[in-house]
Amino acid sequence: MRRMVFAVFVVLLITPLASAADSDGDGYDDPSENYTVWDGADAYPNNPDIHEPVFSTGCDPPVATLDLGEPVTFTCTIGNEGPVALNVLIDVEEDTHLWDQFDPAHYDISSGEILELQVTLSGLSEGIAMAKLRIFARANNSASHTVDLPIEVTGDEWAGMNSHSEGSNPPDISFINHLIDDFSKWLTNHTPWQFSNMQAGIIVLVGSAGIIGTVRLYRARSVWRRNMQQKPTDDQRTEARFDAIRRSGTHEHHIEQTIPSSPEVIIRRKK
Ligand SMILES: [Ca+2]
Ligand SMILES: [Ca+2]
Repeated sequence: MRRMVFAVFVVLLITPLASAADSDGDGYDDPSENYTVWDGADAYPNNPDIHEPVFSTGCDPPVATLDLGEPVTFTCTIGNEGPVALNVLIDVEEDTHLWDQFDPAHYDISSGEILELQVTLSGLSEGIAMAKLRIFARANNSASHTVDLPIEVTGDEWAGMNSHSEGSNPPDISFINHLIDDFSKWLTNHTPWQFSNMQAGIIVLVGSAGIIGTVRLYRARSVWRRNMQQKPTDDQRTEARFDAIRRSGTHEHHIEQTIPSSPEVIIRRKK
């Protein structure tokens, strides 16, 4: 009998150490250095009603219209509404009509902190597009939170495309003349014929045009292939959401109101 009591006493002594990790008793262990929210820990260790991380988000502008090749930069805010610091992976889910220039990366967001990110996308082909800013707060899990980035891409070529390349200060191309000069000398020395600068220049031009043409053809093909993969039903769904978001116009950084209020920490003593 005495042994039994002793055994129970020992078990009770050890039990709090083994299970102390779950403070609110919701089945999700408290985060620690070795077991973070990213690994699956409780994002609200003192609230039994919630364990998933919650974010408040917003992107500006709420909607964008782009010409082909035109870029837009969204300023997005991501707030950590929980009491625990989080490490999150943030990326952008592309759309067939867009070119995504955002590099996925991990970010640390402490409790109450608001992270600000710049997300740049360019119009690739005509259509209604919906890119998504995705926040992954758990390893090997789907996104904890997504922000829609609705973009309409027109069929027009972006005027800024030409004004960019023909800027007020044309690039210095005198080095090309030197190159052609050297090239014509090299041709004359290494072939049985006499080459003038003009002839050498034509050879260089024809060669470069061939390379540029190949690149253009490849890019056009890859755009075409991507367009072919998209389903018309997806397009209709995206258009409906795009319209809904444009009409509502409430796409500012919005604070999450649905977090259940945290009760006092329950301290259980086993006697
Ligand atoms: Ca818990
Ligand atoms: Ca909890």
